[in-house]
This record gives sequence, structure tokens and C-alpha cells, in this order.
Amino acid sequence: MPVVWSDRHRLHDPGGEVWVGVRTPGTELPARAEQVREALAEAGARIVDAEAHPDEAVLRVHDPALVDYLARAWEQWEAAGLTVDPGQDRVVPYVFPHPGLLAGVSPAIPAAISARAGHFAYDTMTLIGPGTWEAARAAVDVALTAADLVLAGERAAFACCRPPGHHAARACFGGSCYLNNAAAAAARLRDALDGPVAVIDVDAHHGNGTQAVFYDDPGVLVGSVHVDPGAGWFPHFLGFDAEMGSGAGAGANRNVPVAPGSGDEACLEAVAGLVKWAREREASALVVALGVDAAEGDPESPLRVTAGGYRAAGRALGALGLPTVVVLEGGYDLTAIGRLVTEALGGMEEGLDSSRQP
Ligand code: SP5
Ligand code: ZN
Repeated sequence: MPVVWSDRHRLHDPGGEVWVGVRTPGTELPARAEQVREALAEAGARIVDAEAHPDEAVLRVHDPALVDYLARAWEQWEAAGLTVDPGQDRVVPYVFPHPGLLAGVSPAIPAAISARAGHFAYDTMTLIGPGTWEAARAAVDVALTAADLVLAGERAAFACCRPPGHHAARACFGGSCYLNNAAAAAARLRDALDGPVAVIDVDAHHGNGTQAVFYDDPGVLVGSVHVDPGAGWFPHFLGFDAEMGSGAGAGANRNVPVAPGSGDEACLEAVAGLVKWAREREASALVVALGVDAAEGDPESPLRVTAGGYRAAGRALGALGLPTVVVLEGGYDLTAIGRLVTEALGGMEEGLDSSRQP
């Protein structure tokens, strides 16, 4: 399948993450996308450059206030002198509009950039630097270009993008994500096709941003398999199986948490359940949020999926036989992620082939 790419991802160096108040080395590094692209190119993939898309496609899934904030936060941080005093070289929030603080009052957008940062970021780990906006915006273009290719007749396309997106909601961001690439691709497919679009998120972490974007929307089915947040894992507050959608979207959201330490068997059973769900609901297209951080050896999760497990997951997803956009999410073991993505996409092509047999 074609692999969509943008060099502009390199403009985003998170510069670490502030975790429990300490600046620690980040894992969402430019080398991630480079490793994945190289492995796919070596396996013979055709690399296609992303096309620029207008902001309207971003605004299908994000609030204009978030887009405006992300586009200007870095220059405002610098202009406020914060890089000099106190000497912080990334945008880092310090105060948040906690629901208990507000008692139902909607929060003002703070005048100070130092406080505005907490209006839009829900964690301290997702830092903004000089090239963050351009890279995040390019990642959406990568996902939208992959959706365009599928709408033009490719049976599948892979968006090799970073920064990742599935933790970004309509009006807030976090979890190393700024704009929700997979959600933008799903909205594009939904706008162009009849019938619901299914998003199946196999990143090790719950796709809370994608869930939130489509929570009341019956046109996008959102399913996620991930390490159980109830066992102490990010995003902590969300990702439980009782979250099933609301309003017109009631029943259109499905979470399958798995225990820390789970490997191929439990994870593949969860994927099979989501595949069956998408089939029963007669999805007309599929977006796979492909994080490969559920692999054994990944520094960000306690799951233990093997390369063969990723191939089998790809096969199960491909067997749906739907037009498929695959979007890169997490995956942080630089020595493994190229192989893991190659296996998952190879499995998906086998699955798509098998779905064509009479
Ligand atoms: C897209 C994606 O996979 N995002 C993952 C975000 C999960 N990050 C949670 C980090 C929790 C604290 N990790 C401590 C590492 C210290 N550097
Ligand atoms: Zn993840």
C-alpha cells in the first residue's frame, strides 16, 4: 500500500516531557518516523508526499480556539519572555481549569500565555517548541492525503505521520498529541461515504481523543483496545468499558481494556471483537490507529505483543475487506518499530487479499 509522508515532521522536537514536575527525556522523537519509513521503503513500499489541505479539514474535528492556540503558542511564549525568565525553552502549562474549580462556570481563556497553556493542554508532558505547529499540521495533511488515496480507489494507504494524534480531543491536547490525525481522516471518509466509518485503535493506550471527538456521533464507530487504565496506565481517567457513546452516538463507542502483561492472545481476541463489531454495524470504511507500543520491549507500555501478533492483528483488520486508512500513532522502541509496522501492514494486505476470495 502507498505510504504517505512529510519531511516537516522533523520540525517537531518535543525537547523532553515534564513528568511529575521533572523534565525527562521524551520518547516521541523524529527518529521514529524515519525508522518506520526506512523499513517500509526497504520492503518495497511506494512513498508519496503529503498534499497540503485547507484548515477546514482540521476544523471538522477541532475547535477553532485550539487550532488558533497551537498555531501561535510558541511565538507568544517567546514574546512573553518566558524563554529568558524563567528560562523555559518549551511551552509548559502550570495551571488548569479543573472542573471542580469551575463549579459549572465556563472558564475564561487566560490573558497570560503561561496560563493559556493549561486551558488547552491537559497534561504537562506534551511540550510546544518552535516547529511543533508546522509538524502537527503536516501530520494531519499526511492522514488526509492517505484518506484521499483511498477515496480515489486505493484499497488501503498508510499515513506515516508524527507527532501522533489519538490523545487530542476537540478543544484540548496531551499524550504527545496535538491534532488528531486519525480523526481527521475518519471525518473525511465519513463525509464522502454512505454508512458509518469505523476507527479501530490498537495503540497500547486508550484513544481518548478520538473517542471524545466522535462521542455523540453515530457516523463514526470508535473502538479501542489498550492497557487497562484501571491498572494505573495513561490516560488514567478514560478508556473503561462503560464508555459507550452518548446521545445519537450511544452504542457507537467501544473500549476493550486488557491487563498489563497481556500478549498476543488477549490482544488478538480484543481486536477480533472490534472487527466483529465493525462488521455487524456495517461499516463502510476503516481507519486503523496503528500504535506499535503494545510490543514487548516498548518503553511506554507493559503489553507484550510480538511481531507475529502485529501481523495477525493486521490480517484480522484487513479481512474486513473495507477501504482502509492506517495512521501511525505510538511506538517508541526505535530498534523494533520499523519491523512492527511492516508486519502489521503486511498482515493487512494478506487480510485484504483473503477478503477478495469468493
Ligand atoms: C501516542 C502515545 O502513545 N502517547 C503515549 C502517551 C503516554 N505517555 C504516558 C507517560 C507516562 C509517564 N511516563 C514516564 C516516562 C518518563 N519520561
Ligand atoms: Zn500509545
